[in-house]
Amino acid sequence: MKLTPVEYYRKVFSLLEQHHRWFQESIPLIASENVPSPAVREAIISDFGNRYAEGFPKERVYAGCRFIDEVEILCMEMARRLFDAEYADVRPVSGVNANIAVYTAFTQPNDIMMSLSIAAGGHISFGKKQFSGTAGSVKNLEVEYFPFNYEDMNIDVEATKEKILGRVKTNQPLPKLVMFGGSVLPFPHPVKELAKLFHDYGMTICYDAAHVAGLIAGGQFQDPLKEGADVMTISTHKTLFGPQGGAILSKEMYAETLKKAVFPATVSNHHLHHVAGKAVAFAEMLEFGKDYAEQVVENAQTLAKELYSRGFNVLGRKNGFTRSHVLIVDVSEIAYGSEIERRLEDSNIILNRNLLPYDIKYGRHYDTTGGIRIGVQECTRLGMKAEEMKQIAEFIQRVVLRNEDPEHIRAEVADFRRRFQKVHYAFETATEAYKYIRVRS
Ligand code: DSN
Repeated sequence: MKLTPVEYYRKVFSLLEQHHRWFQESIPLIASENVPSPAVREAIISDFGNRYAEGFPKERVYAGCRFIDEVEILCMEMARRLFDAEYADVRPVSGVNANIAVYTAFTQPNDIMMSLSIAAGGHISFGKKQFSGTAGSVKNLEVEYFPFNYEDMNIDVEATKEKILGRVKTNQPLPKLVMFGGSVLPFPHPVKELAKLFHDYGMTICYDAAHVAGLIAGGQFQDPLKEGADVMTISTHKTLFGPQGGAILSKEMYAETLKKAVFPATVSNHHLHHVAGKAVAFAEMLEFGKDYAEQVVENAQTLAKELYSRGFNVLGRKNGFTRSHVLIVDVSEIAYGSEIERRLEDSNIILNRNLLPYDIKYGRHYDTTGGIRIGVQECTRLGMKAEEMKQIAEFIQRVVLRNEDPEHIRAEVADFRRRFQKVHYAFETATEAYKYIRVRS
């Protein structure tokens, strides 16, 4: 039976409130998410979200931008400081959008881009046309994969050099753009080891720091722009704890090209409320980023060790499991990643299945992955440290290895979560992290 308009209306709010309650009682471990501060939440419900400001501050094609311009200028200034970059563009509305702008700036249709495959940690925006990936489908790029070393969980430097020099020797076309980074990035990528070779052959180097932006800003991960990348794209809501969005950082020499590639090429209006939210989050990162990022990496390493010691096959052992916020666990001997994801969700432990670099070889695909991916940045923002990582590892062990009843675990998880309801690493934290804020009445 169809709902009446008012029933639809009430249903939406009821679902929103249920979602908030659920997250108050759950352990959030999705590596691409975070919880913004009450201050960021306040900024993103401001009237900025109802306005238009196409173009660059002070060069708008709309009136009414007096205060919007000021906020965007502050936002760009803080982004440049956070990433020690000469140019910052805070207009991309997502990481994919930022990558499309980079493809627009530095490639032509049918050019080659080198990046990680999705199974090896690349993002869907690096994907080939045959898989409906953005680079292939939207920009008609040919995608060549970086050779990957499973044991190191990283790009294979020597094999990459051979691949490029082999193409030179046999007169095959070379990539125009090289994309480091991606969606599974436990270890720094070999930017400094490969930058000279790529530059010698005229390639532009981009680094997709969507996942690790908050760790770079906090000085706890590689600094791609210093190591030889020409441009870096980020998300503003993963390890960086702002509102959902993207941004581009680069050297000044690319500023004009990128500026046009963003507007008018790939962004019309750029979600001005989120620019305000980004500005607030950037101020928080400038103040608290170092402590936060240190704790994120420490927590990820603790959780990895705890899971490993409980019998989980955490990848990257040779290199200490992780140097970022993320860990990858091979669960293929237990069940498909999707089954583990569901069992954990039933227990209010929220993470996602993930392809392993070797899954395709074994005929596994997105629904039958051999792996799960775990990120600790949101729990860290809630104030969790080593003791809590041990507790989370124990919960995961009881659900996945001991098949304990999800109902019991759910109750214990809710109890565990009671002490962690506030956001940390922020100037003002009185409002609880997942409090549902009623504005309409
Ligand atoms: N697909 C997202 C992730 O979870 O990594 C990034 O866009």
